[in-house]
Amino acid sequence: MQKITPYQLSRLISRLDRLAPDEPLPAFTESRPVGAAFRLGVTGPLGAGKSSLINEIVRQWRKRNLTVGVIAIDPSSPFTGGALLGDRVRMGDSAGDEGVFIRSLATRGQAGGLAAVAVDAADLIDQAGFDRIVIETVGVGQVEVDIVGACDLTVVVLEPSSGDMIQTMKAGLMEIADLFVVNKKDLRGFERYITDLDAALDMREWKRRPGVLATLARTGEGIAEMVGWMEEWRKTAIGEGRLEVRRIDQRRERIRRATEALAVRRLWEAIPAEALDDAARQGGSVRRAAKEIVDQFAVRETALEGIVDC
Ligand SMILES: Nc1nc2c(ncn2[C@@H]2O[C@H](COP(=O)(O)OP(=O)(O)OP(=O)(O)O)[C@@H](O)[C@H]2O)c(=O)[nH]1
Ligand SMILES: [Mg+2]
Repeated sequence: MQKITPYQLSRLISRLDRLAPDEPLPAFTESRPVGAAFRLGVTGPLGAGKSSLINEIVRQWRKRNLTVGVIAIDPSSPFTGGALLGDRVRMGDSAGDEGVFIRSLATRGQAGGLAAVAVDAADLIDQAGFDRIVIETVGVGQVEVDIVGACDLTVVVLEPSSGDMIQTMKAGLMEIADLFVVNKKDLRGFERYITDLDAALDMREWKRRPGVLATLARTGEGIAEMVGWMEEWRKTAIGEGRLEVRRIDQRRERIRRATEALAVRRLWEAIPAEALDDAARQGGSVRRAAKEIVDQFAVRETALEGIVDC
Protein backbone atom coordinates (compact mmCIF):
# COMPACT_ATOMS: atom_id res chain seq x y z
CA MET A 1 0.00 0.00 0.00
CA GLN A 2 1.29 3.43 -0.90
CA LYS A 3 2.43 5.53 2.01
CA ILE A 4 0.42 8.61 2.95
CA THR A 5 2.90 11.47 2.96
CA PRO A 6 2.81 14.20 5.63
CA TYR A 7 1.72 16.63 2.93
CA GLN A 8 -1.20 14.40 1.92
CA LEU A 9 -2.08 13.89 5.54
CA SER A 10 -2.18 17.61 6.13
CA ARG A 11 -4.37 18.17 3.09
CA LEU A 12 -6.73 15.39 4.08
CA ILE A 13 -7.15 16.84 7.54
CA SER A 14 -7.94 20.26 6.10
CA ARG A 15 -10.54 18.61 3.96
CA LEU A 16 -12.24 17.01 6.95
CA ASP A 17 -13.29 20.45 8.06
CA ARG A 18 -15.29 21.06 4.96
CA LEU A 19 -16.83 17.65 4.39
CA ALA A 20 -20.58 17.23 4.56
CA PRO A 21 -21.69 14.33 6.78
CA ASP A 22 -22.41 12.08 3.82
CA GLU A 23 -19.33 12.91 1.80
CA PRO A 24 -16.75 10.18 1.96
CA LEU A 25 -13.02 10.72 2.20
CA PRO A 26 -10.97 9.66 -0.81
CA ALA A 27 -11.30 5.95 -1.43
CA PHE A 28 -7.64 5.24 -0.77
CA THR A 29 -8.03 6.34 2.84
CA GLU A 30 -11.32 4.53 3.40
CA SER A 31 -9.80 1.18 2.52
CA ARG A 32 -6.94 1.45 4.99
CA PRO A 33 -7.16 -0.27 8.33
CA VAL A 34 -7.56 1.91 11.43
CA GLY A 35 -6.64 1.05 14.97
CA ALA A 36 -2.94 0.25 15.02
CA ALA A 37 -2.00 3.53 16.68
CA PHE A 38 -2.39 4.10 20.39
CA ARG A 39 -4.27 7.31 21.14
CA LEU A 40 -3.59 9.54 24.04
CA GLY A 41 -5.97 12.37 24.92
CA VAL A 42 -4.55 15.17 27.03
CA THR A 43 -6.70 17.82 28.57
CA GLY A 44 -6.80 20.10 31.59
CA PRO A 45 -7.08 23.74 32.54
CA LEU A 46 -5.37 26.54 30.68
CA GLY A 47 -1.64 26.71 31.21
CA ALA A 48 -1.31 23.56 33.30
CA GLY A 49 1.62 22.47 31.16
CA LYS A 50 -0.05 20.13 28.68
CA SER A 51 2.04 21.17 25.68
CA SER A 52 5.28 21.12 27.66
CA LEU A 53 4.39 17.68 28.88
CA ILE A 54 3.50 16.43 25.40
CA ASN A 55 6.81 17.68 24.05
CA GLU A 56 8.60 15.57 26.62
CA ILE A 57 6.37 12.57 25.98
CA VAL A 58 7.06 12.79 22.25
CA ARG A 59 10.76 12.93 23.00
CA GLN A 60 10.50 9.77 25.10
CA TRP A 61 8.51 7.93 22.47
CA ARG A 62 10.97 8.91 19.76
CA LYS A 63 13.75 7.52 21.92
CA ARG A 64 11.86 4.25 21.81
CA ASN A 65 11.66 4.56 18.04
CA LEU A 66 7.93 5.14 18.04
CA THR A 67 6.50 7.56 15.50
CA VAL A 68 4.08 10.17 16.82
CA GLY A 69 1.29 12.32 15.47
CA VAL A 70 0.16 15.31 17.53
CA ILE A 71 -3.15 17.09 17.13
CA ALA A 72 -3.41 20.34 19.04
CA ILE A 73 -6.77 21.98 19.36
CA ASP A 74 -6.21 25.71 19.24
CA PRO A 75 -2.73 25.66 20.66
CA SER A 76 -1.49 28.68 22.51
CA SER A 77 1.91 27.20 23.10
CA PRO A 78 4.03 25.68 20.36
CA PHE A 79 5.22 22.13 20.03
CA THR A 80 8.88 21.41 19.56
CA GLY A 81 8.14 17.99 18.21
CA GLY A 82 10.03 16.53 21.10
CA ALA A 83 13.29 17.03 19.29
CA LEU A 84 15.63 14.34 20.56
CA LEU A 85 18.65 16.51 20.45
CA GLY A 86 17.18 19.01 22.83
CA ASP A 87 18.93 22.31 22.55
CA ARG A 88 20.63 21.55 19.30
CA VAL A 89 17.36 20.97 17.49
CA ARG A 90 15.15 23.85 18.42
CA MET A 91 11.53 24.56 17.85
CA GLY A 92 10.17 24.04 14.39
CA ASP A 93 13.02 21.74 13.46
CA SER A 94 10.78 18.76 14.00
CA ALA A 95 10.05 19.27 10.31
CA GLY A 96 13.28 17.37 9.89
CA ASP A 97 12.00 14.42 11.90
CA GLU A 98 9.80 12.26 9.71
CA GLY A 99 8.69 10.37 12.78
CA VAL A 100 6.72 13.32 14.13
CA PHE A 101 3.65 14.84 12.53
CA ILE A 102 2.15 17.92 14.16
CA ARG A 103 -1.11 19.46 13.21
CA SER A 104 -3.26 22.07 14.88
CA LEU A 105 -6.98 22.48 14.49
CA ALA A 106 -8.71 25.75 15.16
CA THR A 107 -11.90 25.74 17.16
CA ARG A 108 -13.45 28.51 15.14
CA GLY A 109 -16.43 27.74 12.99
CA GLN A 110 -16.86 24.12 13.92
CA ALA A 111 -19.38 24.34 16.70
CA GLY A 112 -20.33 20.83 17.62
CA GLY A 113 -18.27 19.34 14.85
CA LEU A 114 -14.84 19.88 16.30
CA ALA A 115 -14.76 16.66 18.28
CA ALA A 116 -15.71 14.66 15.20
CA VAL A 117 -13.09 16.41 13.05
CA ALA A 118 -10.38 15.88 15.66
CA VAL A 119 -11.15 12.19 16.03
CA ASP A 120 -11.43 11.69 12.27
CA ALA A 121 -8.06 13.41 11.92
CA ALA A 122 -6.65 10.94 14.43
CA ASP A 123 -7.99 8.13 12.24
CA LEU A 124 -6.09 9.52 9.28
CA ILE A 125 -2.87 9.82 11.23
CA ASP A 126 -3.43 6.26 12.40
CA GLN A 127 -3.97 5.13 8.80
CA ALA A 128 -0.79 6.91 7.76
CA GLY A 129 1.05 4.50 10.02
CA PHE A 130 2.02 6.49 13.11
CA ASP A 131 2.49 4.44 16.28
CA ARG A 132 1.25 6.97 18.79
CA ILE A 133 -1.21 9.83 18.56
CA VAL A 134 -1.69 12.62 21.07
CA ILE A 135 -4.60 15.03 21.06
CA GLU A 136 -4.27 18.12 23.24
CA THR A 137 -7.34 20.12 24.06
CA VAL A 138 -7.51 23.17 26.27
CA GLY A 139 -10.10 23.55 28.94
CA VAL A 140 -12.56 21.37 30.74
CA GLY A 141 -15.82 21.64 28.81
CA GLN A 142 -18.03 19.23 26.91
CA VAL A 143 -15.98 19.40 23.71
CA GLU A 144 -12.86 18.40 25.64
CA VAL A 145 -14.70 15.52 27.24
CA ASP A 146 -15.93 14.43 23.80
CA ILE A 147 -12.47 14.54 22.29
CA VAL A 148 -10.34 12.96 24.96
CA GLY A 149 -13.15 10.53 25.71
CA ALA A 150 -12.64 9.20 22.19
CA CYS A 151 -9.00 8.30 22.90
CA ASP A 152 -7.54 5.06 24.22
CA LEU A 153 -6.09 6.70 27.30
CA THR A 154 -7.17 9.97 28.83
CA VAL A 155 -4.78 12.13 30.81
CA VAL A 156 -5.92 15.14 32.78
CA VAL A 157 -3.13 17.58 33.54
CA LEU A 158 -3.49 19.75 36.61
CA GLU A 159 -1.27 22.23 38.35
CA PRO A 160 -1.21 23.11 42.00
CA SER A 161 -3.25 26.27 41.81
CA SER A 162 -6.52 26.90 43.48
CA GLY A 163 -9.80 26.29 41.75
CA ASP A 164 -8.96 24.06 38.87
CA MET A 165 -9.53 20.83 40.76
CA ILE A 166 -13.10 21.76 41.55
CA GLN A 167 -13.64 22.83 37.96
CA THR A 168 -12.32 19.51 36.76
CA MET A 169 -14.64 17.56 38.99
CA LYS A 170 -17.60 19.55 37.80
CA ALA A 171 -16.77 19.10 34.15
CA GLY A 172 -16.99 15.35 34.33
CA LEU A 173 -13.32 14.80 33.68
CA MET A 174 -13.09 12.79 36.88
CA GLU A 175 -15.21 10.17 35.21
CA ILE A 176 -13.15 9.85 32.07
CA ALA A 177 -9.59 10.34 33.34
CA ASP A 178 -7.40 7.27 33.36
CA LEU A 179 -4.48 9.24 34.69
CA PHE A 180 -4.11 12.51 36.54
CA VAL A 181 -0.81 14.24 36.07
CA VAL A 182 -0.08 16.98 38.53
CA ASN A 183 2.51 19.14 36.83
CA LYS A 184 4.67 21.97 38.17
CA LYS A 185 6.08 19.97 40.98
CA ASP A 186 8.31 22.94 41.72
CA LEU A 187 5.44 25.18 42.77
CA ARG A 188 4.38 25.81 46.33
CA GLY A 189 1.46 23.80 47.59
CA PHE A 190 2.28 20.88 45.37
CA GLU A 191 2.33 18.20 48.07
CA ARG A 192 -0.90 19.47 49.51
CA TYR A 193 -2.52 19.42 46.10
CA ILE A 194 -1.60 15.79 45.50
CA THR A 195 -2.96 14.86 48.92
CA ASP A 196 -6.24 16.65 48.17
CA LEU A 197 -6.54 14.99 44.79
CA ASP A 198 -5.94 11.57 46.28
CA ALA A 199 -8.52 12.27 48.94
CA ALA A 200 -11.05 13.37 46.30
CA LEU A 201 -10.41 10.20 44.32
CA ASP A 202 -10.77 8.06 47.42
CA MET A 203 -14.25 9.43 47.98
CA ARG A 204 -15.52 7.59 44.94
CA GLU A 205 -16.06 4.00 44.10
CA TRP A 206 -13.91 2.97 41.18
CA LYS A 207 -13.89 0.00 38.93
CA ARG A 208 -10.38 1.16 38.21
CA ARG A 209 -9.04 4.08 40.12
CA PRO A 210 -7.20 6.56 37.90
CA GLY A 211 -3.48 6.90 38.43
CA VAL A 212 -1.89 10.00 39.90
CA LEU A 213 1.59 11.04 38.83
CA ALA A 214 3.73 14.09 39.49
CA THR A 215 5.80 15.84 36.84
CA LEU A 216 7.96 18.83 36.25
CA ALA A 217 7.50 19.29 32.54
CA ARG A 218 9.85 22.24 32.46
CA THR A 219 12.82 19.96 33.14
CA GLY A 220 11.35 16.67 31.99
CA GLU A 221 11.32 15.21 35.49
CA GLY A 222 8.82 12.40 35.90
CA ILE A 223 8.09 12.04 32.19
CA ALA A 224 9.96 8.79 31.63
CA GLU A 225 7.91 7.33 34.51
CA MET A 226 4.75 8.70 33.00
CA VAL A 227 5.50 7.16 29.61
CA GLY A 228 6.37 3.88 31.34
CA TRP A 229 3.04 4.02 33.18
CA MET A 230 1.15 4.63 29.94
CA GLU A 231 2.90 1.86 28.02
CA GLU A 232 2.16 -0.54 30.86
CA TRP A 233 -1.47 0.59 30.93
CA ARG A 234 -1.69 -0.01 27.20
CA LYS A 235 -0.32 -3.52 27.45
CA THR A 236 -2.67 -4.43 30.27
CA ALA A 237 -5.68 -2.85 28.56
CA ILE A 238 -4.97 -4.81 25.40
CA GLY A 239 -4.25 -8.00 27.32
CA GLU A 240 -7.48 -7.83 29.29
CA GLY A 241 -9.54 -6.92 26.22
CA ARG A 242 -10.52 -3.62 27.84
CA LEU A 243 -9.12 -1.48 25.07
CA GLU A 244 -11.13 -3.37 22.48
CA VAL A 245 -14.34 -2.89 24.46
CA ARG A 246 -13.62 0.80 24.91
CA ARG A 247 -12.94 1.26 21.23
CA ILE A 248 -16.18 -0.46 20.24
CA ASP A 249 -18.12 1.79 22.65
CA GLN A 250 -16.43 4.86 21.21
CA ARG A 251 -17.11 3.74 17.67
CA ARG A 252 -20.76 3.13 18.44
CA GLU A 253 -21.02 6.66 19.82
CA ARG A 254 -19.25 8.15 16.81
CA ILE A 255 -21.54 6.29 14.43
CA ARG A 256 -24.54 7.43 16.43
CA ARG A 257 -23.49 11.07 16.13
CA ALA A 258 -22.58 10.78 12.47
CA THR A 259 -25.93 9.13 11.79
CA GLU A 260 -27.68 11.93 13.60
CA ALA A 261 -25.83 14.61 11.62
CA LEU A 262 -26.67 12.86 8.38
CA ALA A 263 -30.30 12.32 9.32
CA VAL A 264 -30.76 15.99 10.16
CA ARG A 265 -29.22 16.99 6.86
CA ARG A 266 -31.47 14.58 4.93
CA LEU A 267 -34.46 15.82 6.86
CA TRP A 268 -33.90 19.41 5.79
CA GLU A 269 -33.40 18.29 2.22
CA ALA A 270 -36.82 16.66 2.36
CA ILE A 271 -38.66 19.64 3.81
CA PRO A 272 -39.52 22.42 1.35
CA ALA A 273 -38.81 25.91 2.61
CA GLU A 274 -42.46 26.86 2.01
CA ALA A 275 -43.57 24.34 4.58
CA LEU A 276 -41.87 26.36 7.30
CA ASP A 277 -43.16 29.65 5.91
CA ASP A 278 -46.71 28.36 5.72
CA ALA A 279 -46.62 26.95 9.21
CA ALA A 280 -45.18 30.19 10.56
CA ARG A 281 -47.92 32.27 8.97
CA GLN A 282 -50.64 30.01 10.29
CA GLY A 283 -49.77 30.65 13.90
CA GLY A 284 -50.92 28.18 16.52
CA SER A 285 -48.92 25.60 18.36
CA VAL A 286 -45.24 25.42 17.47
CA ARG A 287 -44.99 21.86 18.67
CA ARG A 288 -47.91 20.79 16.54
CA ALA A 289 -46.49 22.57 13.50
CA ALA A 290 -43.18 20.77 13.95
CA LYS A 291 -44.87 17.41 14.30
CA GLU A 292 -46.96 17.99 11.20
CA ILE A 293 -43.92 18.95 9.14
CA VAL A 294 -41.99 15.89 10.24
CA ASP A 295 -44.97 13.59 9.74
CA GLN A 296 -45.72 15.02 6.35
CA PHE A 297 -42.25 15.20 4.84
CA ALA A 298 -39.66 13.24 6.74
CA VAL A 299 -41.49 10.12 7.77
CA ARG A 300 -43.42 9.79 4.52
CA GLU A 301 -40.30 10.19 2.38
CA THR A 302 -38.44 7.43 4.16
CA ALA A 303 -41.44 5.14 4.09
CA LEU A 304 -41.90 5.67 0.36
CA GLU A 305 -38.22 5.03 -0.29
CA GLY A 306 -38.58 1.74 1.52
CA ILE A 307 -41.53 0.71 -0.64
CA VAL A 308 -39.79 1.67 -3.88
CA ASP A 309 -36.69 -0.29 -2.86
CA CYS A 310 -38.71 -3.47 -2.39
N1 LIG B 1 6.98 26.17 37.14
C1 LIG B 1 6.68 25.37 36.13
N2 LIG B 1 6.19 25.88 35.00
C2 LIG B 1 5.90 25.03 34.00
C3 LIG B 1 6.09 23.64 34.09
N3 LIG B 1 5.69 23.07 32.94
C4 LIG B 1 5.26 24.07 32.15
N4 LIG B 1 5.39 25.26 32.78
C5 LIG B 1 5.06 26.58 32.26
O1 LIG B 1 3.67 26.76 32.26
C6 LIG B 1 3.28 27.58 31.16
C7 LIG B 1 2.22 26.86 30.36
O2 LIG B 1 2.79 25.71 29.78
P1 LIG B 1 2.15 25.00 28.54
O3 LIG B 1 2.92 23.76 28.32
O4 LIG B 1 2.01 25.94 27.42
O5 LIG B 1 0.73 24.68 29.14
P2 LIG B 1 -0.60 24.25 28.40
O6 LIG B 1 -1.40 23.51 29.40
O7 LIG B 1 -0.29 23.56 27.13
O8 LIG B 1 -1.24 25.64 28.09
P3 LIG B 1 -2.51 25.94 27.17
O9 LIG B 1 -2.38 25.07 25.95
O10 LIG B 1 -2.40 27.39 26.90
O11 LIG B 1 -3.69 25.58 28.02
C8 LIG B 1 4.54 27.85 30.38
O12 LIG B 1 5.01 29.10 30.75
C9 LIG B 1 5.48 26.77 30.83
O13 LIG B 1 6.82 27.15 30.74
C10 LIG B 1 6.64 23.14 35.31
O14 LIG B 1 6.83 21.93 35.48
N5 LIG B 1 6.89 24.04 36.29
MG1 LIG C 1 -1.00 23.91 25.16
